[in-house]
Amino acid sequence: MKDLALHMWATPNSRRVSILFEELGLDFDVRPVNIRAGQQFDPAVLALNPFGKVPIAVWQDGTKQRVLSESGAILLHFAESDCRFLPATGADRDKTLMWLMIVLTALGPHSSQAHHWSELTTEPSEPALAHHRELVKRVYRLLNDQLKDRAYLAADYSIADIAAYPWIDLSHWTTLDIKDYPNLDAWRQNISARPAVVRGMALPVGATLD
Ligand SMILES: N[C@@H](CCC(=O)N[C@@H](CS)C(=O)NCC(=O)O)C(=O)O
Repeated sequence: MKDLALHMWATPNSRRVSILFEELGLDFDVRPVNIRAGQQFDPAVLALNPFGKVPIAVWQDGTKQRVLSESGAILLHFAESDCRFLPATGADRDKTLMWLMIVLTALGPHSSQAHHWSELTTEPSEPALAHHRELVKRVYRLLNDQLKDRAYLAADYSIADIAAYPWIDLSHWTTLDIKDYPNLDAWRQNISARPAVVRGMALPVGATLD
């Protein structure tokens, strides 16, 4: 058993963290939590995160066990611990945090809602889908404009890019065509070629969202 474990499934919020762990070269165990099978409500998972959501990171800090949920909190903790993928001070840090917050609070939730109304719901509603698709469009336009003459969302490759990538990789969930956002699509292709991203996106091995 390793000192660091990631409770996760094949979901975009989980894969933000598996990508970061791979980028940092951390040695970690993957603990699959199949959310389609309701395993997020197993008592052992609820004991770690009463919200019943993944990802959850569990690690050993000396003699103490530490537990953290919420993908954004986990990304911040581990990026800061290693002083990587988040500038320590200054305007570059401010901008990285700003883009991270946009991704955490708008890109992820709006994409998730669009996915609900495009695929998951048993009570389809065209107005609800249209509403959430418009919210995603607004974020996609913003990201596409930001990436007009730069390779990454903030100063350098950072936890803002890492947090955004798994959701952009699943752009079809929103029913939007990523090709309509050429700078965002080019960024997606660039990030997708990173070996750590390939490894992080393949976890948990064999897991699917079907
Ligand atoms: N704000 C949370 C959201 C986590 C979240 O919604 N996780 C989903 C998978 S992407 C989940 O666990 N869903 C199961 C459920 O809500 O029951 C984060 O960023 O970690």
